[in-house]
Amino acid sequence: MNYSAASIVALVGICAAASAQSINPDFGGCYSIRDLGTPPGVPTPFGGVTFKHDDPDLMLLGGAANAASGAIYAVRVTRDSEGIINGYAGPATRFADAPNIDGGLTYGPGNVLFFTRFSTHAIGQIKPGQTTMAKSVGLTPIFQGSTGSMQFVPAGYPGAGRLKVLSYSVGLWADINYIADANGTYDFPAPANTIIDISPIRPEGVVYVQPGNPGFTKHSVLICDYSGGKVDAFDIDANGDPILATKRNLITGFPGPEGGTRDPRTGHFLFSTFLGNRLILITGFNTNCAANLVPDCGVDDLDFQVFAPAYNILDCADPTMPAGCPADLNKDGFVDDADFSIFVVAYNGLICN
Ligand SMILES: [Ca+2]
Ligand SMILES: [Ca+2]
Ligand SMILES: [Ca+2]
Repeated sequence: MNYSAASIVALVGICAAASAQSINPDFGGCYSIRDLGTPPGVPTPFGGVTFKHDDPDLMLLGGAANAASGAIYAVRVTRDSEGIINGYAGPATRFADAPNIDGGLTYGPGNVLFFTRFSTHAIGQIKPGQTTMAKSVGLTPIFQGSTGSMQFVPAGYPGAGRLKVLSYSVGLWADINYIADANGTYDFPAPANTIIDISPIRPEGVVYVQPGNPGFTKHSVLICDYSGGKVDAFDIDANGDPILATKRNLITGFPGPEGGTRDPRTGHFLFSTFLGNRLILITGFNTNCAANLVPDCGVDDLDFQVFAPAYNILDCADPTMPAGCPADLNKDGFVDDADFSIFVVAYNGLICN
């Protein structure tokens, strides 16, 4: 038989895509992969991704990543009847210049939009309502290589508000300081508070995950590993830094995973790819479901069997209470009717699935 070159290329592409992508079954079989394809009108390759701080349906995506012509593009997402992102409402519009944008793109204090710059090893900043970079600060005095990525630890997590910056080219994770300047932007004084060698990971997108998501019993962080074509999960410590010994692979088989974020409406994990120029949605995450005490796909009697004895003990300080007092869903030091009310809502499937 004769195959055209084009059909062979297509066939190889299909086989590679079909055979390689997988989710680690240790996470309970609750997650699934949805390839959202390539949003129209965003120059490739793709960089960081986030959502506009005041519009949970407006995705912001880095285009022409790493290039001087790099910019952030706004893409309105569409959702199915369950609220799951299923596509794009139309072509992208240019949102702001972001020269050399890499895998980091996130809002910070004052709704300043921060992005990492490769290979200039810097953080760029865009002020609210502006369309150009107001400031760029080099990171060479702080750590080696070039960013890479960045993320602020969200509210409700250990280390909330701390800033993490990642070196792509050396595989480093750094906790750094930030202070407001006089112009509504920020400086990053050296030295770093902590530098952790996470190589051979070549880090891009970083997102935090609460306990109660399937397979997660502790506050955790996901790191896109560009070179490994995978995303790894780590428990975090009191500063929001990854505990290396807890590393678990979440997904594999995605060439060039780049920026990452969580859908503000559903909590699902969304990441871009620098190779292939796609957006991949991992469904099965939730926004906050502490009641999922047995962290499988939902809240049911198994979770109640953990909740009930803690309710009977009441006081988180009681030595018989399970470590960390996970049934204290509102984190006030006691497992009481207030927690039960939260549990019931989750049991009825209203927030966890
Ligand atoms: Ca990159
Ligand atoms: Ca459960
Ligand atoms: Ca409580």
